[in-house]
Amino acid sequence: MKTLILGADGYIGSELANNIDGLRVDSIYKRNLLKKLKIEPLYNVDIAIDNLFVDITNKAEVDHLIKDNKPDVIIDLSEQPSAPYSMTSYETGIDTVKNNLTGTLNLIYSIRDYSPDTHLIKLGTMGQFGTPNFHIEEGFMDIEYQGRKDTIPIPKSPYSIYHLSKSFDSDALMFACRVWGLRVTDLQQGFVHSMASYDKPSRFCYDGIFGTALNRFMVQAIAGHPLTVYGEGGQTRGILHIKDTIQCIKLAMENPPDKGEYRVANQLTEWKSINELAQMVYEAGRLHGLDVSVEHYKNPRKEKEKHYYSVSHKVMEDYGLKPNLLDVKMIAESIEFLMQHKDNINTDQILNSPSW
Ligand code: USQ
Repeated sequence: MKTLILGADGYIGSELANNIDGLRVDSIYKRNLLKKLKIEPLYNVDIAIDNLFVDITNKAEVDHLIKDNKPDVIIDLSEQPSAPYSMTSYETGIDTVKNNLTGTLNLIYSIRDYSPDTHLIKLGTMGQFGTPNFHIEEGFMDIEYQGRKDTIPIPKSPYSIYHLSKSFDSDALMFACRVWGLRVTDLQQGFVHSMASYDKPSRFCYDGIFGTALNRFMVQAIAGHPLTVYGEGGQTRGILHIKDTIQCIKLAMENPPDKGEYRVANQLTEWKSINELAQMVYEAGRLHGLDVSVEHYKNPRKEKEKHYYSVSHKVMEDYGLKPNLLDVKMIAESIEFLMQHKDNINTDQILNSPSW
């Protein structure tokens, strides 16, 4: 199966490249962004791409890539992934929109024109749905309104420009299937945590802009910094181990949709509140003798801190996903690995999130 991994230099992309046979493509956008913002990941990782520096926002480069390779599968991870970055300023919001929307549009136009049978697997986000007061199905829901019935896409209520950009991505992909007959799997992912291997782990961010909650908490526990629960901590999110992200992408590759089909999988294995995650890291840290404390900080984000949360995630289970569910022992193992890099921790970049 000829496969392209777009965004192969990232947290998920480089783990994926270790696990599947695919051409590794990237523009080093994220690496350069971290440098520009003077944000240091916990440790350095080498650039590992197959001489394929392709800027996803450059139509000519994308056309070349698709024409030359005519891939069976494209796995697209080439997006600006941070909500806080997108909310820093007008410029960072536009940068996010430009990178994510132009990238997606370039890709679907190129696939339509040069490789219409390609299966596009796109990493989307659960965050585009916000936190509605109803159960979130996978992609679509049945409604009855004023005596008529229909099936509609799950309504979206994003809380950041980043999540807004991903919600446009999903609409664009659905459009490309409906109107141009492309085949797409849209993986609506929760937030990803941990590392897939200890000998060749991918980039690990713990700063307030690119680090995600659980990964940040593990580093904070090691640094002796209070765990930074934003607001009440009742915010609940779908989560999954990065090993399960890799499993899900492999399963999506093995189960291509028909031409014209837009398939959605909610890519998460469980959900937890931020308070629950902090409590688990507290317990895991204690197992290593770390002096962990939990503090509630003024929430820099606009979001609900107490809400209903319930999500279907059956598609991947039906394909055979074997989830690596979070427990204190798993966190303690990750902390043990991360402790080797304790000297690299810069506590100045822990509370650097913009507020919105
Ligand atoms: N949070 C804290 N303390 C922190 C960091 C975060 O309480 O120190 C809270 C946030 O307020 C938020 C939740 O944790 O309620 C999740 O924040 P996050 O930074 O871990 O994740 P998020 O901004 O939602 O974005 C991440 C990835 C993004 C992906 C998304 C999936 O950066 O690329 O799309 O997770 S989802 O969460 O389903 O939107």
